[in-house]
Amino acid sequence: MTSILILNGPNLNLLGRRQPEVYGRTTLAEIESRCRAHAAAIGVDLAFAQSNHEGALVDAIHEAAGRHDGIVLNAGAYTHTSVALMDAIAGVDLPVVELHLSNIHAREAFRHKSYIAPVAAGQICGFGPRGYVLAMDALAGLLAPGAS
Ligand code: CA2
Repeated sequence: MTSILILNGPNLNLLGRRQPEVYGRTTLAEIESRCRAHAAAIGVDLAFAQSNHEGALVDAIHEAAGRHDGIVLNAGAYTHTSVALMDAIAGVDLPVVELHLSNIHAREAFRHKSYIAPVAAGQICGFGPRGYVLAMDALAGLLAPGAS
């Protein structure tokens, strides 16, 4: 069965508890349970993780090779700063869908730059928690036999 890792970066553990005007009231645990329900519905295995530490995210990307078939990555603020995450993605042969809750292109200029985008299969942003399910579908579609 196709296996997907959803990997979340720094501060996303605070979702639903702080800054609801920016990121909404849905917690990361609620997002995980929506993703698990969707994984069951579309017939994929799902691993879901979060770390506040750049090196731990690099390790998780390396370890995904051989365990999972692709990654949905919300790298949080590391999106805009991390050459290490970009190099980690480039160093594994796995498709990555870049995901953001907010529309990073409609926010501050420093959020318009993504180090993930050049090494990602594609980017989904601006759809809130529903973006996670959209990203799962995008990745599952890429991984489906005969996908083009
Ligand atoms: O929109 C997204 O998903 C982001 O990846 C979220 C990051 C931000 O730095 C990116 O530019 C866009 C921030 C995640 C922080 O989440 C918080 C949630 C509640 C309270 C404080 C931070």
